[in-house]
Amino acid sequence: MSKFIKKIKIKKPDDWHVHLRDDDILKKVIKYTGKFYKRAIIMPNLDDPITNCLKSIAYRDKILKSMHVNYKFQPLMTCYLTNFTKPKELEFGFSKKIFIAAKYYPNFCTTNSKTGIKKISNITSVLECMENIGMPLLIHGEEINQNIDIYDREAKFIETTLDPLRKKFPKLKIVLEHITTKESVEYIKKNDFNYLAATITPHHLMLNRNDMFSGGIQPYLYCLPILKKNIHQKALREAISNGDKHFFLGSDTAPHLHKNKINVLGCAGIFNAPSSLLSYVKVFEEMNALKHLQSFCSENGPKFYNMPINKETITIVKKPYKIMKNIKVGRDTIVPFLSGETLNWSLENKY
Ligand code: OTD
Ligand code: ZN
Ligand code: ZN
Repeated sequence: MSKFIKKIKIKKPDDWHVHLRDDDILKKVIKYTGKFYKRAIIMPNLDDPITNCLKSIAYRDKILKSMHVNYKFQPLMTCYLTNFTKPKELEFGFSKKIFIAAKYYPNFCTTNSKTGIKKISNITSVLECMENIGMPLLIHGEEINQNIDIYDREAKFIETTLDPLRKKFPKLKIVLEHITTKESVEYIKKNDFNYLAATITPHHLMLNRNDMFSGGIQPYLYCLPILKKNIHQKALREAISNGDKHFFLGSDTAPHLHKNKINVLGCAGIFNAPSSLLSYVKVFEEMNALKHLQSFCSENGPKFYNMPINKETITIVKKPYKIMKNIKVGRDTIVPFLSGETLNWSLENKY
């Protein structure tokens, strides 16, 4: 049926998980998120992480000033939790909408997480406060331990950290970010979607770990959590295909300069902002589930965050769309996900 669909009109989507970085990179990447999305949750893991209200206000201003196209884009800011975060700072920031949510990075789980949380019990008073005020906790869900296989870290996290956390704080609103496994899909579905939801990235929907090693090692497909086996990819694709309210769009676009990707210690992260929305469309089409595209892209996220669904709409048409090879940043470049490839769907011209 869906192969005959040539045009789709949906409420303008939001991206509930975005890394925009700072300075030169921010200036180059921001317009891609603004083009496709009305609002975005901005991740706080800068080199100097966003750990308090003042830093958040300054970063938000910088983001808005970097946007040179009039997209009416709204950045939704988050606070990077550390072992020293004060509940009062969060409470104040949340009441003034300086922060929409707070982000929990386990120590050394991803880029700029060396000041992340060592033990979740270090932030008990913060979590109590967040539960009381209804502030969402966004989690990078991996148990970081050299003795745990990198492919098992997400499932282990559910068992050892997330499930006990849910039991201790049943009314804490939690988003398990960028889920990658069938264990996560199953766990999320069992819980009330007002209190536990998950974002899913386009790359974890489109790829599995074979792709990372196909024809040689593919540094541009290295991200965290790492791509998993095809059975997990399949579970994610099925999870989004029936309009389940627990799941919504979070691209996890994470730009890095070429010199830092192609390095003896290459950085983790996939810059997918130029293609993320159209990649999701491709997956929904393949799953014969285009009728659920709008709930995933534009409804489930705002419902979870208690925000209005966007009034504006966008129209996506069946027309080839070529992803650029790279974006210049000073003397370096950033190479996007699907660099140089052509997708079947584009935004209608007027955008
Ligand atoms: N994963 N890279 C980054 C973040 C994400 O865990 C994530 O949210 C990054 O570079 O900030 C990545 O691979
Ligand atoms: Zn993460
Ligand atoms: Zn991320």
